[in-house]
Amino acid sequence: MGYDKIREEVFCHEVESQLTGAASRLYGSELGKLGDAQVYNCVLQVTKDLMASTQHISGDKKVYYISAEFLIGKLLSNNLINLGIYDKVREVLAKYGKNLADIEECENEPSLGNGGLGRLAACFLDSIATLGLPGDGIGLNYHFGLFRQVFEDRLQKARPDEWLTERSWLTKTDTAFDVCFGDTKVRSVMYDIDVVGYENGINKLHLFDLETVDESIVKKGITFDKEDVAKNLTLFLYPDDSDEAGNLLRIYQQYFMVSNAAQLILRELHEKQIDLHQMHKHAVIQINDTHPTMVIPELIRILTEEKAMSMDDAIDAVSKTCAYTNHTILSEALEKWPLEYLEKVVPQLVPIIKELDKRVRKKYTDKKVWIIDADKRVHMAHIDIHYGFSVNGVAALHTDILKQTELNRFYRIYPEKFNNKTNGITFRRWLMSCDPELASLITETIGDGWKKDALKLKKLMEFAENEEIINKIMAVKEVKKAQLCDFIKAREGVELDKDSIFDIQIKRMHEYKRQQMNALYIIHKYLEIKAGNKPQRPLTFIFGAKAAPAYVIAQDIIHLLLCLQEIINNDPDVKDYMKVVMVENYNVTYAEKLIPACDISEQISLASKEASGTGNMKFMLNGAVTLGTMDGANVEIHGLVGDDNIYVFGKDSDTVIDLYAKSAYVSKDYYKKSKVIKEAVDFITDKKVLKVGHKENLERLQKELIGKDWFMTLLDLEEYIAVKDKAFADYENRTAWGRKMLTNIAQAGFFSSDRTIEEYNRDIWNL
Ligand code: 26Q
Repeated sequence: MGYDKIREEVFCHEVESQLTGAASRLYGSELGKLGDAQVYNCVLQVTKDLMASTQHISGDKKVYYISAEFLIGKLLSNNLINLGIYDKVREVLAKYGKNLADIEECENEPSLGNGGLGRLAACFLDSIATLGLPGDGIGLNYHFGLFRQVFEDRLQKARPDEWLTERSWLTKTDTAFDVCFGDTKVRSVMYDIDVVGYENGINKLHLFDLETVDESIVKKGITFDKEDVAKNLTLFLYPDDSDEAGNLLRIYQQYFMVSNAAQLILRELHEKQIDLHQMHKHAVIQINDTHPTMVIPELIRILTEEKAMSMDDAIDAVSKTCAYTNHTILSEALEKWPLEYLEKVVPQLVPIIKELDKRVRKKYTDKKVWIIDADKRVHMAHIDIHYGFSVNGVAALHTDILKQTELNRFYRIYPEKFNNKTNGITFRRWLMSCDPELASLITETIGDGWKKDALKLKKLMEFAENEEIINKIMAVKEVKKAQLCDFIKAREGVELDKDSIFDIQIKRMHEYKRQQMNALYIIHKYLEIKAGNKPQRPLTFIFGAKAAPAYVIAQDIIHLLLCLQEIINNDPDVKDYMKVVMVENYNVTYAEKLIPACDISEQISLASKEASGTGNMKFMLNGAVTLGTMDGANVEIHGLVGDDNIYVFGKDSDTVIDLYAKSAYVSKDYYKKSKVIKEAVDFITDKKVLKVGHKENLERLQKELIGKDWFMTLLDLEEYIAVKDKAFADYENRTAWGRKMLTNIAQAGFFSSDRTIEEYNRDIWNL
């Protein structure tokens, strides 16, 4: 489409003159005399200019991916790779005494997402452009992102994450819209980030901002006046939703996002002179979880009120245009807004939502599928399912659970709407960019066809008995582990043993993900070492996780991990055998350093609770072996690599769903029955821990585990310990372990987001 090899070659010749030109234009100086941050700005400018002159992807039909989160990470190295000029830029910079890796460090990471859902949206934009499909992202430009995590007194503190700088990938456009709320009217500004496909053209990420946003209203930490909408709307991502003001602000944000999206989409359709009755032939809107759901009533409102369409026709047109992706079965994350909140924030949508509900009630007597429930709460997912044409889950098991359990009532009404799209990740960022050493080795071994057709990684299986290749794969891992040791020493001040086994759990802090189970293993191991049972090889446990500021138990788990870090790393009997480190402010950039260095990937959610996971795929692709439950995409990983190349444990999803249904899990029974469990749980409030930690947090966590344990940690703990010990023992058979690594890499091709997007396009978008 937009990609032109000859143009790339011409540009490669020009890279040097472009960069020196930028240095003189921006700083009136020579490239070699500039500091790294200035050189970064020069490379940024040259890259942006090149993208601006790259062909835009166009076509008769376009997908709009609306998402409250786009966790895009740093963009420089990815854009250079996708433009095909990474090596050239590195060479030129080297000639001027500059190291591209140092230059990359100067970029701030935009923290425009919480975790999986936001990162998925970013991977999808990369793949949509790479496949040459017309598709733009639409989201919000949060000035302080999620929050920056700092540890003080072994507790998480939240600070504004200032990522916006004078020069960045954002380009201000002259697009601006009015957005009307019940009590006020604001004006938006649209910023664009170019999304360049791998050896392909350009799509856009449109991020809407508030014209009147005011950063100065942020006070201590991340507190601010939640009621001053005209100033605060785009300051933070999902501010605290523990109180009414926070929830209202969330609705203001969501409507701001979808009102802008609807105006932009209708404007583009108008420019193409499309009859809006036929909009579904030219536009498809993918609704990323329920956060953008209000785009459905908003479009219907505009079509009926401003475009003179009948209600029947408007509902028909919009329903054929919108498709919904579900990312969770956790009931607390399924949005249900009190009608009264909507009446305050978006009164113009309320009659539409009532009309949509009325039509559902007319057709179906089952109250559980109605949009507005008896408590006058609006079930956002129900709007998507009734008034969209596609509902998809994000991994095979997750979609099955939606069909059979959570959304079964809807599945029985609309079986044809339900489909699975197992998540994927972009191999440009999660292999080529974060582990160039491994990418080169793969290319040396099987050629570079895998870069455009990820399934070609399977060719590596032909080398499963080749010790030379296996040793090379293990040698790359050593290199990445040594690099990570240097990085963690510099960032966290913790010295790690590069020859130890690296066991890593990085993801949002949540009870269902069970970081607390990993912590109990660590306590168990610590007690074992104290008793004289030393591991064959030192063990390193690494965590990275942010907890929602209002999620008390999640904060307590962070506190426990930081206390364990302090105790274990300073205990002379233990520190040479194990180390623990919880890294501060885990984000995409940190993930890119951690994942290539991992030996064992912790994917230990309570079966049925993790919709998919995507970190699990990144680790596998980088040669880590999964230790996990049969949950989310772990099930598909297991199917691909086979029993010998993954460590699975724990009760399966059917058993867990049954335990919930019968309220049959009693954590105290497990605590009383097992000596190992009791010792580990008791240690949480041992005097050693209380000496470095806070009694209140530690006692609360312990009480929760014994008295409630809603996510059934103790249920799987003994099996977890046994299987984890087995994995550590197996690690000693180095060649056999190297073969497991190779198999994981070889089978990871299925998890390319290029495959996922091809499926979205084939089954849902039809671009
Ligand atoms: C909802 C209501 C009120 C406040 C916040 C929210 C909220 C915010 C963020 C609900 C959900 C999210 C994010 C969810 C998420 O990241 N889900 C993950 O999506 C990944 C991509 O599909 C999956 O791989 C993960 O399994 C899933 O947890």
